[in-house]
Amino acid sequence: MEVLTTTSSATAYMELEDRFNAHNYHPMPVVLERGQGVYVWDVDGKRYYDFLSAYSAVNQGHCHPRIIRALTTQAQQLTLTSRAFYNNLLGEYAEFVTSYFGYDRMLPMNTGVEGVETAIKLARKWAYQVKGVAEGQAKIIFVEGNFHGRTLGAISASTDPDSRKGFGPYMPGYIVIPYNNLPALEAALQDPDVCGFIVEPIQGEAGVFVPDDQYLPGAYELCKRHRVLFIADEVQTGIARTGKLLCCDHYGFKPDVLILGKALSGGVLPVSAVLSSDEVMLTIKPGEHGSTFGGNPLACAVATEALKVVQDEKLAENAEALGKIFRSRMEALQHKRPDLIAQVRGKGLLNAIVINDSEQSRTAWNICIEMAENGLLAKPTHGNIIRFAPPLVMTPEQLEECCHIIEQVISGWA
Ligand code: IF1
Repeated sequence: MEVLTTTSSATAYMELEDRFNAHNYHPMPVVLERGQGVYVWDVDGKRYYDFLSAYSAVNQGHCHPRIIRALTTQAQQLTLTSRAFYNNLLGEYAEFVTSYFGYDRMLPMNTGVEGVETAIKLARKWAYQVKGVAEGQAKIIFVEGNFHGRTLGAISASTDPDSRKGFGPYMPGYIVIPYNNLPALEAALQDPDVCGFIVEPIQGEAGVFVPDDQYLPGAYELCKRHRVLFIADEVQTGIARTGKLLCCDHYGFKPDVLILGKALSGGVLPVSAVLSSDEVMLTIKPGEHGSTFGGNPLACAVATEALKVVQDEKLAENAEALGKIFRSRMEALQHKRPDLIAQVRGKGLLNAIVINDSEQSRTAWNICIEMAENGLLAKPTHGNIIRFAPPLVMTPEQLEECCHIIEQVISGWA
């Protein structure tokens, strides 16, 4: 089974996208038109549990009433001034965000990858102005299997041929080492021109790889010792997804530079931010970095409300509790079908199961199609990994129903 049973209207929407869009995606054959909380509806009125959450952007649930109210209220007041002028919300928002996450300063951008680019530029400036690296010599350490977005700066660090191949030449000044490997990091840190180490605390795109418990705090210590900035890309893992506000909070340290995106706006607008100290942030002077939309009043209003919702609805605590239930159910299922499920892994509500199959058999894809038919949307990645990341506003009763759908499909699999 390769496609969902779809009506002619759904087929028409899919054909239209295919006809006029670049073919840079291979979506599941579902056409969505509405979302509320943990649910989305397709153009035929069929309801699904959303287990992708737009890659963890809608942690607060689809169309959260408080966030949409903030959006529509501010949209009638002022949407964009550019940074050529002050606006009445950016200062308040910056004060709120910096105290919320515990940093001196914030630099607002829009997409996650712009946050990553900003962090790279900050690390380089800091290298020259503070650490004393010779102009043009700064190096940044990345890890294998990373995903930091689609710009040339980000794909230059990628080890995934799909992301990288055919887009060269690539950015110089990068060192790529194995993930979850402290000796490799220690060796790379011997180079005095290294100014930054950038890492996703849990590798998302790579298939939800959770490192060993000592890896992240160990890497942070090594960076401190070698005077290198520890830069956490928490675009996907941040904002309650893994059961704490930040994934790094599980390990008891605070990154020198923090990159946030996606759920910063609850999936309403592209809103990203880089947070850091005075020492790092003030290396960038007026005119040296920015964006037309970064820090716009609409984004400020939406992101402030989106972060308040995370706190008020205790989404980190909910993700932690539901994640434990989800993984124990999936581990029990693995026990039942060890032929089909090779591994269950994750933290909070960022989880994945690894299906025993080959790229050709498309078992993970077919399982996702059958789960969709049963009212649950998840997407396979790298052929045989299924990622499960529902909105964090899910109730235990809803999770129970979702586990039941997954169990039915997997345990009944031929
Ligand atoms: C796509 C996966 C997720 C990210 C981290 C920065 C960015 C991302 C850790 C860039 C973006 C995305 C983008 C999306 C698919 C996706 C993804 F499938 F690749 F694996 F989330 F899991 N840092 N992640 O995960 O943020 O500029 O997109 O706002 O289609 O590229 P962005």
